[in-house]
Amino acid sequence: MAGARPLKIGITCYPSVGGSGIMASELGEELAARGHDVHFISYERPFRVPTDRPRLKFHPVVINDYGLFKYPDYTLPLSVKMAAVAREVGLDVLHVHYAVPHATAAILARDMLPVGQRPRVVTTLHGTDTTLLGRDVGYGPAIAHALAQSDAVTTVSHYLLDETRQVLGVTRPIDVIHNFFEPRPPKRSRAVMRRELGIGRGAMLLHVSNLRAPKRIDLLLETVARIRPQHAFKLVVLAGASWAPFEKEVRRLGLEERVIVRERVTDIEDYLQAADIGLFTSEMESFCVSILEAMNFGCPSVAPTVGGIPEVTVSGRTGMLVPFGDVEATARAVESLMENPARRRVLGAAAKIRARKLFSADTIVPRYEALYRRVVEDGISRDRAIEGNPIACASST
Ligand code: GMT
Repeated sequence: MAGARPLKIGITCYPSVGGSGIMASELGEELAARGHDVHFISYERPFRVPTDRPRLKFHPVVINDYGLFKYPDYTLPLSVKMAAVAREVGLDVLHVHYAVPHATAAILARDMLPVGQRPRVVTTLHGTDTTLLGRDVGYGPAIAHALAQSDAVTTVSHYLLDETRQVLGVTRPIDVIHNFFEPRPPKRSRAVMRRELGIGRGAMLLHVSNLRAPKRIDLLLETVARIRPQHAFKLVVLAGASWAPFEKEVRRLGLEERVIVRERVTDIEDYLQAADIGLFTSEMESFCVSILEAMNFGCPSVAPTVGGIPEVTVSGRTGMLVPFGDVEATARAVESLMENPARRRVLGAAAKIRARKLFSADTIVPRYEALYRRVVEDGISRDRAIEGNPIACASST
């Protein structure tokens, strides 16, 4: 931080298993380690946020399930909590991950506070907040408004930047700041993990996801079913949600001996270091943190050419990209890597170099810090202008 004063940063995200919540948690941890005070504001403590770190605090939002409401409201209590934390600790920045409803709540919180106490609002778009909800007539205009009113907006890929411009008609400046991953040392060895999973001499394919609809688990299983039986392999699924809805399909395809599922795993590095090939069949990914996680352990992935995935991994150099939905091509790509361990190692080594060079905490976190300092500086000059010119106050945020 070299001389610059530490910042007080509020972070709001979905605390459950999901890429945006994981990224927000990792960012908070990294910022605290760099000397900033970080305040998480959400309905639950994000599951990856450690409880024992100085400068990392969690502020729960309490929801009042008022009898009149058919649908309990989260946005208003969240905005009130954001404003209260901002007032109490003097937040410089409120960084919200996933626009709905966090960006709207942050704008409201900022507007509730007097000039001089207002945190600067940074909104990071992660994916379906643009690609799905942005297209929903019940959400789109509110998202566009919250983006226009934010002090800064970021997207996790160039793909998502283009989508945001196109879907929401947003013309304001947007910074692309890619996701990052900083692996922790595994607790168990590769050999122990492979023995425990019963991998033997075969290949370990790894799929990590929250199993939501865009992940297309149907295509994942169909791909595995098309891998020819002479190949010895297992597919290990690290599931961020219940696997029960997919068991029937596993049985229908006769994959009971091939598929191993672990739900709600926290020691993800243990599995990443044991894997040979990542396998993904999503119909949409603005980034795909799971591919990056595997790259960090020298594990190349086979994945579809959709969304921001080609920004993360380069086909033929750090992994293999195939047309979306082409289960035959996907299965053949997996087979080609299973049959050629030397090529797998070359791709994996290049994947690790790319991950460390472009998507490490040391590359990405300073970009957020610079953005925070920029909006804080801009905001101070704006507040001074408003204080010196009360008429401007009426039309200013
Ligand atoms: O946008 C979503 O669907 C949810 C979000 C999440 O919380 O898992 O996923 C998105 O954000 C991740 C982190 O930035 C990205 O790695 C995922 O690609 C992205 N998902 C989609 O775009 C479908």
